[in-house]
Amino acid sequence: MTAMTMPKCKTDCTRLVRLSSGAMLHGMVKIVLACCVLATVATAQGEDFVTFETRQLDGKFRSEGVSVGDFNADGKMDIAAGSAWYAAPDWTMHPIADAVEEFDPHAYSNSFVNVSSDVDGDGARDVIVVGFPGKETWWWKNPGKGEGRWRRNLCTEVSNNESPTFCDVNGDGRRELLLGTREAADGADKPREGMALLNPTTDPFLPWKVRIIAGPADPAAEVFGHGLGIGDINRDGRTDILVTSGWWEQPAGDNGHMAWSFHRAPFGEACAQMHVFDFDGDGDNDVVSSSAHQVGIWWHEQTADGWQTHTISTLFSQTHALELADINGDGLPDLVTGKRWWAHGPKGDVDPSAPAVVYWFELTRRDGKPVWLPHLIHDNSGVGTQFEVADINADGLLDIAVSNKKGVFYHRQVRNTVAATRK
Ligand SMILES: [Ca+2]
Ligand SMILES: [Ca+2]
Ligand SMILES: [Ca+2]
Ligand SMILES: [Ca+2]
Repeated sequence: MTAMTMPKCKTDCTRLVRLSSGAMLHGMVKIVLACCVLATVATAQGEDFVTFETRQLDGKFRSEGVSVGDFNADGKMDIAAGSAWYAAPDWTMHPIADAVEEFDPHAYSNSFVNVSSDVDGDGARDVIVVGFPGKETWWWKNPGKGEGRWRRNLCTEVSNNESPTFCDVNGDGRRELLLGTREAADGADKPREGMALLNPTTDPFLPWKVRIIAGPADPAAEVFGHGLGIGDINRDGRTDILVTSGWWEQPAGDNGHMAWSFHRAPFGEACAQMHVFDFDGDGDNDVVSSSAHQVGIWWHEQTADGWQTHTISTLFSQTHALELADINGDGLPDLVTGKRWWAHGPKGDVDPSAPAVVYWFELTRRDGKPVWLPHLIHDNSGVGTQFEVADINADGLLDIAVSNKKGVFYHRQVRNTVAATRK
């Protein structure tokens, strides 16, 4: 894969990000876009550069989570959002629920996180749906090739925190569901809330086994807790769990009953998905987070004396979903995020009706420090509460699927060259 050329405009874009303000936001988006396109043409000279072509699969509010998987087993990756899936390559909508659900953009959906996984191991890709915070998580059993009746099965009655994830935390090769939970499903916060890992039992149609991660009660385990992620903070080879107030250290030889030590750390404001990487390349792992309902994207630098927070961008608000992926294939993971348009309706949060942008922030390093260069992907879609970066069309380039109050979208990465642009 050809390394992405560094257009001259990126310096200007970075400067513009620093100067941006809420009042200037709409104009700023246009200026940054124009700047990047023009400068790339002027300086790239034969190198390819990253662009995206956006296709709206649905204009209705179906879900704020999305998943990518080959649901009809035809060898092509499809996209699922809440109670529907869309078949590649024409993206025809197919129901998962008996009736495909549509939600009012002034309110909320019942689908905050979606995951594609063959839960029952029958070879057909199923869909896990984390519902509204505090409510159920379930999985839809794929009837075979996506057609016919999908069967709904309960994973757990309680799904706290707004950024649950499904990943192999304990390294046994199986993915766990990471979320906040509590003793009883009565919709209220309880003293014994805690972070939990959930796995299916030997019977995948029964509710999943809940393992509470030992440690002090933490606000992130509350119904509407903000900020959750995984990564190996101390580089001991074991994946740890992060929230905004610190991290739980996975112990060696965990048999499912051992206590995880909690380490206090200032990982910033209420955020979304949190990610771990050695962003400055100095040998220790750092953390990145974004602002669910305010403004900001930050990296938290691990130092010998503790943690130091640095602002990456204040270009737009409500960055309620954040992914880490090497968009340009240069070996360094980039950030992908966007605006969760109308997160709390048209009058909530900061700049609720500003353009629903999606950006990737290209990670580079200068003088031993990370620098993120913003690139606009689209300005009328944004993110929900979770989205997926994957090579959807199997061309070796990472694409992006999102679902939110603007609809369901597929941003396909394409590489252009200067010669092609000038035709
Ligand atoms: Ca299955
Ligand atoms: Ca660790
Ligand atoms: Ca570091
Ligand atoms: Ca990269």
